[in-house]
Amino acid sequence: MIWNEAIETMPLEDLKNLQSERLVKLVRYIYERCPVYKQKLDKAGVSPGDIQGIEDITKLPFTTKLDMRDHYPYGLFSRPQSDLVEIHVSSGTTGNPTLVGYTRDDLKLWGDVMARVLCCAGAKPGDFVQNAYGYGLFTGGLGFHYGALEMGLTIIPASSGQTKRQLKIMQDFKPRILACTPSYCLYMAEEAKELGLDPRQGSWKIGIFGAEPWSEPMRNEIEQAWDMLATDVYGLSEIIGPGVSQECTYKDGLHLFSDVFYPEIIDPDSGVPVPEGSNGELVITTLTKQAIPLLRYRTRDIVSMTSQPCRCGRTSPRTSKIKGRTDDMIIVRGINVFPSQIEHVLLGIEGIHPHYQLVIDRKAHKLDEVEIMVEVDEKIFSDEIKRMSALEQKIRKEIEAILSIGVSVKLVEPKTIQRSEGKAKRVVDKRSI
Ligand code: DLL
Repeated sequence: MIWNEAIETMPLEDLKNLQSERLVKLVRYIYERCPVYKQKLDKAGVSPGDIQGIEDITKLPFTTKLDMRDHYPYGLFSRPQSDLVEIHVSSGTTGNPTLVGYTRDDLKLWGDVMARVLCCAGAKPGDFVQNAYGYGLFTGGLGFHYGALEMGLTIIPASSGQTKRQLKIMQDFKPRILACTPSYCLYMAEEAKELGLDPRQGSWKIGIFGAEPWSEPMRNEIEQAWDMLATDVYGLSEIIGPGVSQECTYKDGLHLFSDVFYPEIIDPDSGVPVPEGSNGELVITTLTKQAIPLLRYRTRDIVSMTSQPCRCGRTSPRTSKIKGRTDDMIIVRGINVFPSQIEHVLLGIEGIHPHYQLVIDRKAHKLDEVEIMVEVDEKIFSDEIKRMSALEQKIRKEIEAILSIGVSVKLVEPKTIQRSEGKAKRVVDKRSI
């Protein structure tokens, strides 16, 4: 089922016209209503009249997280505070958080794109959705809530945490759909087994997982553990929350709802668009938002994009899974390291589970050291020392071949690494720089 069929299957030529029409209006709207943006556009030498269609978008300046922080809390809003019906805050770790706000129409838009997400994942009328994303200032919980409400599904607003209760809800009410972070879903599988339940007998048959990076091997692990279809949902608070893009049941890229969120993929260093299919930073313009519309927002998420048709019939371009971030890159001894590269290596090795943590440290006057803690099967862990160290060496060699720096690997018992009910913490940086 396609939620907004007329829009989601629109011929690309018509889609382009719609995007053009919307961009022209948007630039005028922002220029007239947001003094900070007016100044930004004036400085870049662009006036609304210069924007005649979507192809003129590259004339516009980028918006960055820094702009949001510099004008915290309300500077980038195009509507007065009295027009806001809800606010959320993004989960930044340093400095001021980012405030985002919604008018009543923005909430309608959010409900619409989230209903598209649910349908894309395979939800049908009559489904129950166990929503185990956190409710609160984080956008995950309420985003899914509004989507399920819009679609007329039955929402179980479980929020995150209280794992035993989550499992009881599943057993008692038998929801077919689960929404939560992928790492929390795996954690629940462990807990279920601990309680003597067989996750494969559980009621969840469709999972909608996002808010943190996860790889194909991790998807396999989840699908095997729960006997479910695991789909990827992407979004960010600054743009709307969850609901920017979603995989359909073919799991061949995330359909990006580009009639409302116009995507560009750029080279993060030069800012120039990259050819279709190449990796680059995803940049999004919110074409129809009212409270805090953004022009060319730099997400810092790395993806590639294709506009080839999908078997499901949706026409909007699809992105790959998120391949990394321009800023969660850690620099170790001058080398750029992405946690996702390490996950990829680890999960290609048998007996390794997607629970790992990179610990980076620098002893006085010494080089940075990277230790990778990796959880292994009980079976492997109780193996002879010789076999354990052979496995450690294998992992170390494969990672070193990719990163070109020395690392140490420590295999640890199942459940040693702290679990998260929300976004997993993959990197512990102990360097005091
Ligand atoms: O995480 C919104 C969300 C909620 C998305 C629930 C999906 C499900 P923020 O807290 O602002 O918003 O974090 C946004 O999380 O820029 C990505 O780096 C990362 N992220 C979100 N979805 C995915 C995903 C929500 N599917 C930041 N894969 C984004 C990889 C993701 N990373």
